[in-house]
Formats: sequence, structure tokens, C-alpha cells
Amino acid sequence: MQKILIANRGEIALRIIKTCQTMGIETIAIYSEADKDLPFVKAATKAICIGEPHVSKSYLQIDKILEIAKNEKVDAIHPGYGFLSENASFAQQVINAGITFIGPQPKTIKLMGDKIASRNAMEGAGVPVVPGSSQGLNTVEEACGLAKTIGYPIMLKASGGGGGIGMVLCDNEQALIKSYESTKKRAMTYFGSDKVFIEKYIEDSRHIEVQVFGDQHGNIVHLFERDCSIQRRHQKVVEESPSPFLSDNARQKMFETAIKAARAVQYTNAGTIEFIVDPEENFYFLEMNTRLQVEHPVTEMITGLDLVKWQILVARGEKLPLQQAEIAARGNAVEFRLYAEDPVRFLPSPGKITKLKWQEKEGARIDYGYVEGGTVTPFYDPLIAKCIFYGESRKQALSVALSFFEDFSLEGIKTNVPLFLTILESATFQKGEYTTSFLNKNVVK
Ligand code: MV4
Repeated sequence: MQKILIANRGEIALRIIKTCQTMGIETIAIYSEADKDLPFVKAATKAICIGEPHVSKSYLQIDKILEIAKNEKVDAIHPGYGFLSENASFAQQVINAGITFIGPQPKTIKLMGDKIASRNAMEGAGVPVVPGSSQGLNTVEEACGLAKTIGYPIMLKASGGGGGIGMVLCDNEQALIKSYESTKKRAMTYFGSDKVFIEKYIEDSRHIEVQVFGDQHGNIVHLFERDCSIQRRHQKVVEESPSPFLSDNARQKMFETAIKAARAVQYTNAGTIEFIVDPEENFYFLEMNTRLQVEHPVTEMITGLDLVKWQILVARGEKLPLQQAEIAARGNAVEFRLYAEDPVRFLPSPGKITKLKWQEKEGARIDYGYVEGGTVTPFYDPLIAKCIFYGESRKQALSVALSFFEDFSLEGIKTNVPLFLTILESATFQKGEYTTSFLNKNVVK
């Protein structure tokens, strides 16, 4: 594999380029007119402008991307996360063009994109799922009947959704009746399918996911867990590993379950099994993400592995570099997602970054997408950088984080750094006792 096209932008495009450089692989970046001055464009071996800023004219232009890939004679395409990364049709078209798709098989992407089908597949494999529907709901009466058997509160979810989009919490029958049609309608608009289903709502939960990896020879390993409970409006803000909540017993069971889940679908490449965990440490499969995740550096910090390198090795048919017994986790890592956003109203705050300076620190890794002088535009996710901190203990990792943010300076636009400081100063966070409602309860009034 000599040349890889990166069908993405920002920090993840730069992150992928860096690994390609260490492997002696040439990179082709594609970029929109809005991104022409970003670091990933400069870092690539070659960069090609793909079109106007809007995603429909740039990063989602399948035909143009394939045309560039063929013209440039690339061997593979890395989709990063978001955009086309979980588009089964794109993956198939890449393969049909004789190019390697760096990710799982299209059929696996498709299965996991259908939340009802993936629930059923997992249940069939003996993986616990939350009590709920095994098929799409046909009528509001059927929904009410099922909800009554399960017991309220329930969540009404779009089968084509995921990541928290298109789901509504219903405390009682009245709420369910009220939300049913609008949820179906929204599901149709956003996902092109109005298929919705019900799950029992797990209260006071934690959102913990397991990183898995498979090769084309049937080998599957896990790379431990990440606790992603600190979210706001289904946007993850902080992720860490190990989870400060899980007991060793539950953790081992979760790893075994994740492997079982991945094995059931003969998973290849990098994937994440998301679990929802109740206060008694019962855990249930929620969804599987068939891509490299934003928060993968947390796993890289505690394992010392390069997950992008693994993706490339596996995609070109090699065996996983390590067996399960050879993979160890050490220390604690925590990631903070630095967004261009108003810290009070939590709305994107695009604009020019007039100053951006930080102190390099032992145990700090910054995966950035912008440098000083760059402009965050309103066209894409306003993630500026991911700040990942490592320590031999959790306390140590958090102390590196605090000292980093104390002398971090970014001017010109608003960011969520004030939120990080509030989180770091919270006793609940310091004790690791947070659940998914932490930000709503403790921070955002
Ligand atoms: C749930 C849940 C509780 N019960 N499903 C959100 C992300 C997506 N992958 C699934 N999500 C959830 N699904 C059941 N049956 C809790 C979440 C959830 C959540 C819900 C409300 C507010 C914040 C949340 C943060 C993480 C997970």
C-alpha cells in the first residue's frame, strides 16, 4: 500500500497523515474551498480541492472522491469518522473501483446502521440488549402496548439513527402518544426511514464502550474500554479509560461480551461496541460504531498502540500485530474535546483564531485541526482539537489536564475551555462518580 486518499478533514485527516508518514505511505488529501489553509492540506503529500464548502459539494461527493482516487491511482481510502465513514454504499463503491476501503465490510456497516437489525443480531449471539422491540413499530397502539409490558420510562428511537440523534425519552403513555408521529416524521427526514422502536430507558446510566479490532483471518481482540458518560446533547465532551466506575469483574465480562459481539458479525478493522451500564453494573448493547472513533487516542495512550497503523495493516490483509495476551493497558488517559462554542449557550462560535498557544507537557497529546490564524467556519463540526492527557494514575492524568488548561491560550473565538475547568474542579468528576446526567445536573443550570 503506497498511496492513501483521506476522505476527511481537520484533526482526523492530519492524524491519519501522521501515521502514513511513519509508514512511508503517500497521502492524498481532499479539501473544500473553506479548508484550503488548514494544516492537514499542507501536511499531505498532495492536496486536491474538491469543491465548495457545503458538505454536499465537498466531503460527501462520492463520485468526485472516487474520480480523484482513480486519477491519483491510490491503493486505499481512509474515511476517518463522520462524513462517509459509515456509508455502506460508499464502502462498496470504493471496493468496486478496485480500491481498498479502510474499514469493515460494507455488509457489516449496513447491519450496524440498522439499529433494530443490529439489536436482533446481537441478541441472537447471546449479547444482552435492553428490553424492547424486535421489529419496527406499526402503530401507536402497538407502541403503547409494548411500552406497557416493558414498563416506563421508555426511549423511542429511530432505527436509522444512532449517536443519540432521533431518540425521545417518554415517561408515560401520554408522552409516548405525543412523540410517536413526530419521531417517525423526523426519522424519515433525517435517515430516510421512518422505522422506530422502543427500548426500556436505563436510568442513572453510564455510557461505556469497548474498542475492538478484527483482521481478515478471523482474529479479534479488544483494546479495553472508554467511559464516555460526560456528554451534552449527545455530544461527547470528556472520555477516559479505564472507566472509574467499572469493577474488574464487570469489566472482564464486558470485554468478553464485546468480543462475542464482534465475532458474531465476523468483524474486521476497528470497531466500537457501545454499552449502556446501570448502577448495578448490568450492561446492555446499544450500538456498534463501524469506524475509528473521535476518542481513539484515549485507547492509544493506555496501550501505546497506533490504531490507524493497525487499520492500515489489517486493511492490506495482514494479521493483527498482537494477540490478546500480548496487549496490556497501563495508566489512565482522559480526552477533552475542544470546540469553538459559546460556553454559556453551547452554540457553535465560528471565526478566526487570532491566538493559539499551549505548553508542551509530559503526558499531554494534542490532536489539532487548526493553528493560530486559522478560521473555524460554520460548515463543519466545530472541533478545534482533542486534548488527551496521560498519567500513571487518574489523579496524575487530571493534574496534567488542569495545568495544561491553566496556561492554554486561544483568542478570537469562544471555546468550551471554561467548561473543562468546571468539570476538572467538580468533586463528582474527581471522584469518578459521574453518570450521563452529570453535565445537566452539576454544570449546566
Ligand atoms: C439509551 C439510554 C438509556 N436507555 N437507551 C445516547 C447515545 C446513543 N448511542 C444511545 N444513547 C442512550 N441510549 C436506553 N434504552 C441512554 C442513552 C444516553 C443518554 C441519554 C440521555 C442523555 C444523555 C445520554 C448520554 C449517553 C447515553
